Amino acid sequence: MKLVVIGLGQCGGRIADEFAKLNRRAASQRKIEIVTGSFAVNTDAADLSGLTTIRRDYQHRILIGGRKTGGHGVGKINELGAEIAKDDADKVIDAIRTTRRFYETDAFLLIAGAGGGTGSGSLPVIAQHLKERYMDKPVYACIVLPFEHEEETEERTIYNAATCLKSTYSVADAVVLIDNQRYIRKDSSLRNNLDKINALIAEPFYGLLCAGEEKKPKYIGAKVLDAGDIMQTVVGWTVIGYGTSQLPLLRLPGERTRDFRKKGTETQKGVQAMDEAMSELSLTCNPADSRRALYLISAPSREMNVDLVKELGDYLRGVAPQAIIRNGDYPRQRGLLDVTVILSELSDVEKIRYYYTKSTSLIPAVQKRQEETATRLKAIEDASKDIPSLI
Ligand SMILES: Nc1nc2c(ncn2[C@@H]2O[C@H](COP(=O)(O)OP(=O)(O)OP(=O)(O)O)[C@@H](O)[C@H]2O)c(=O)[nH]1
Ligand SMILES: [Mg+2]
Repeated sequence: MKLVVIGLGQCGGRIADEFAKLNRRAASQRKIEIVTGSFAVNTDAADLSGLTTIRRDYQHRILIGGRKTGGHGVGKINELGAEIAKDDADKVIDAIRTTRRFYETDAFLLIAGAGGGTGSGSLPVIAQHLKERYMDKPVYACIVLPFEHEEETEERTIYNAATCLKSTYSVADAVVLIDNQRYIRKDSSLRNNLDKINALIAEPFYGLLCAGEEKKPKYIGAKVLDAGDIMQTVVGWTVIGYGTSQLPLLRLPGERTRDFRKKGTETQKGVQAMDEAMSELSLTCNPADSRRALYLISAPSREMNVDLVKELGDYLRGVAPQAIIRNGDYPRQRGLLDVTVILSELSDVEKIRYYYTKSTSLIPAVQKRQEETATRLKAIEDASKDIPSLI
């Protein structure tokens, strides 16, 4: 599958930069292309220049709202982010149109942090423009949810997340949810290492995008998971999980491939990777709520067998009984078996309900504060009414 990837705001831009790296890796290791164009859009010029892999020209690192923000961001006001994106949408769309081999692109992937201002506000606006302009290409959003400490210390974070999620869900074909907090729960040393978290966020997409683009027969699985399968699966609220199992690199001399005991071990390794993928989903959710799902197994071809594929299928059916399940095998990895899982069309997501409920109860307080500010400003203005003006 080939994507045009557009990162909005700081968080989005940096993760889009990771996708640009994945594409380089696919080109050098596998001679295939998975990202036809990667772009970063921001109101903050410094954030754009901090990226490493997205092309440096103004058509790939796109500064919006220059006049309104002076190139310094929108300070978490996502209404302003949305406003600026509406004014500058044509600039973004025109740049995306310059993508080489744009016609080969299967879908758009837009990425942003929900808690900030620029990305949170502009993602739904740009998604809507892309949907209107390119009816034949799905528009997917990947939304990064804030850390717990941000939610606790800043109410605006929750409000931004709620408005971003609601607006994006109404225009995008699917919303992939990524919870920042999940990554530090797993490894607290990551708290101050956003680069590492970004790499972990992007990694599961590597095999998923590569699998359908392989041209060499020896890397093509018994059941290829291609762009069509992914597009059929990814709809509405979506989460992604990824797990790996190490395999012995060398087979002992004389060891037989068809040994039934060996086969049992392979299946066990597969289940272990699947367990990890399910317990490390990008956001905590109940798998039973998903209506569409897929899994991809990548391993050296000699480690792959029908039992393994079937076992993992049974596993997923057990936890997501109402889902239509698609699957694929990808004979590529060396010394590693990995499993990628997508659970999609989720009928309930607790965290999102939390953002919506919490924001609704915040609205009166936010309005009251705005009114108080307006009253105070009015009082100053009134006090100045007899002072002559210089302009
Ligand atoms: N995973 C990850 N999260 C990030 C990164 N940078 C920021 N965030 C998260 O994204 C949210 C803030 O969004 P930003 O992307 O910084 O904000 P912005 O879109 O640039 O908007 P403004 O700076 O307010 O104009 C917070 O919840 C951060 O924790 C990053 O590189 N990786
Ligand atoms: Mg910013």
